[in-house]
Amino acid sequence: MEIPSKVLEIAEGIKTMRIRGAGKIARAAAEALKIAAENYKGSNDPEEFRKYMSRIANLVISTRPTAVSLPNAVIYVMYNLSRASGNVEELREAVVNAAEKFIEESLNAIKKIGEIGARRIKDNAVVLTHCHSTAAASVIITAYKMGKIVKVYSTETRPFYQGRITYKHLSEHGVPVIQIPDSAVRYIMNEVDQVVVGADTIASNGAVVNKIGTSQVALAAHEARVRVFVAAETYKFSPATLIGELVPIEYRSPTEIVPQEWIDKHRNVEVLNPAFDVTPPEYIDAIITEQGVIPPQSAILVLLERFGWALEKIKQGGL
Ligand code: RUB
Repeated sequence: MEIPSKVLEIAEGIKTMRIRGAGKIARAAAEALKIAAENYKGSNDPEEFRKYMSRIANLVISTRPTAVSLPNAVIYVMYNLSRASGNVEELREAVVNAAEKFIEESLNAIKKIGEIGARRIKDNAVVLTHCHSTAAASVIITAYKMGKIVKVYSTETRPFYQGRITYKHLSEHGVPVIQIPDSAVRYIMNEVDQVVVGADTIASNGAVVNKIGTSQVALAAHEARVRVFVAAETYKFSPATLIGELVPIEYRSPTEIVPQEWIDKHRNVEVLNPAFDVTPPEYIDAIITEQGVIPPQSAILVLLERFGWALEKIKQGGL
């Protein structure tokens, strides 16, 4: 059975970063599964439908490696499919319902994180953020509307310049934003009261994987005794890290850093483009989730509560 073109479009969009940011990727993945189920045109054999959905699930998961929100979204929908029984129509409905529920809960989580996180922002705060995170922006915008934020420093976030998305997003809500180059973070840190960033993946020990440069921001904040908050939905926590799996770090094309002509001219120079880094829990003051604020060391509790059901399957070799 052919894969619907709309599903291929979403997969390509995630790969090329037209769709980017861990939460958006997760919702797009759920949407892709929903579209695939709705457009299934195979036989009435439920087994064929399940196989088809597994193919789609694998395709979607393979698009980007680091943000665990992507496999978590897919696992959520596929788990619901695995528990459903009946004919193709009933299975299709199980997929559509699960995908819609994931998307709805994800959007609600971002709103809730904004409300919970804003309470942690000081009055007259100068905030620094890195990359573009919808969850971090939700905290910042909510706090700004409560009259708590004076200004926000937003890093450019080279090489992909997600800082420009942050600038646009925050400005649209009236937040005064100042763009700074990534290299100015340590210099500017003595003016900053709080750092708020997002997360792609949170490991069971509370380490946070986020856009490359986040660990440097956290290091500079630590040195200046500035508190670091990570805004993240609970589907950014990685169940596989409970059994010692490492989080794969994506390396993207060097052409995001220098043009191909430059690479051709400088054949003896290697250009590396790691897209994410790991901030150890010691450099993070708190993680703001939709269920409340936790110290990074409590990540394991969130994981056991939210993904306890998945553990047995992971131990047996995957979901
Ligand atoms: C985006 C990034 C964001 C997190 C959280 O990286 O690192 O900080 O994904 O974002 P990329 P959100 O641009 O490479 O996808 O809070 O929107 O999920």
